Amino acid sequence: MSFELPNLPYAKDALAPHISAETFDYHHGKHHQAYVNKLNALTDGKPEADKSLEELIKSTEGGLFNQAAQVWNHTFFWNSMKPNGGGAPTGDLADAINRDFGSFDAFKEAFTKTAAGQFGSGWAWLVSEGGKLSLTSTTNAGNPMTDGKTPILTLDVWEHAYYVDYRNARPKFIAAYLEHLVNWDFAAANFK
Ligand code: MN3
Repeated sequence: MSFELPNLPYAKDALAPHISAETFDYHHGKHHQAYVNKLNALTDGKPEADKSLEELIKSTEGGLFNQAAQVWNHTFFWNSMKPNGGGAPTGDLADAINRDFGSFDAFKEAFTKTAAGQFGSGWAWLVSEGGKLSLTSTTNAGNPMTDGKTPILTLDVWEHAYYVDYRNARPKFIAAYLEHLVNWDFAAANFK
C-alpha cells in the first residue's frame, strides 16, 4: 500500500482570484505531491506503509512525521476552503464561536493575529478540545493532533501558500481566506 495525492475538492481555478490556478499547480501539484512521494520513499517496505496518516502523525517524529503531517495538513487545508466560501458559520459551531471568542468578529480578529503572528513557516488552526474552541499555530509541519486537539479549520502560512498571488503580503491572504474562502460546512462537520 502506498500513500496517494488526493485530488483537489474543486477545480484548480475555482478559488481565483483569491488563490490562482498557478498557485495550485505548484502548491498541490508540486509541493503536496512531493510530500506524498517522500512519505512513500520513507515508508517503502516498512510496517509504517500500512498505517494511516493520523497514526503516523501521532506516533512518529523527525522526517517521517514531517512528511506524513504535511500530506495530512495540505489535504485538510484544501477542504478548509471552497468556492464562494467565507461568510459566517451557523448552528452549533456559530454558538461555540460566540461562547469561546465573544463574537464572530472577535474570532476573525484573533484568527488574523494567530496567522499573521506565526513566525516563519507553519499553520494557523481553529481547534477543539473537550468541546471548547481555541486557536493555535504550529511551526513547519506541526499538527495539533499531537497535543490531543481536534483540527476544525486550517490555513497554510508557509510563503509558498501565498507568494505567487500576494508576494510578501500575508495579511491580505489571511483576509481573503476569511472573507471569501473558508468552508464553514467542513468546519462544522469537524466540530463534534
Ligand atoms: Mn503548503
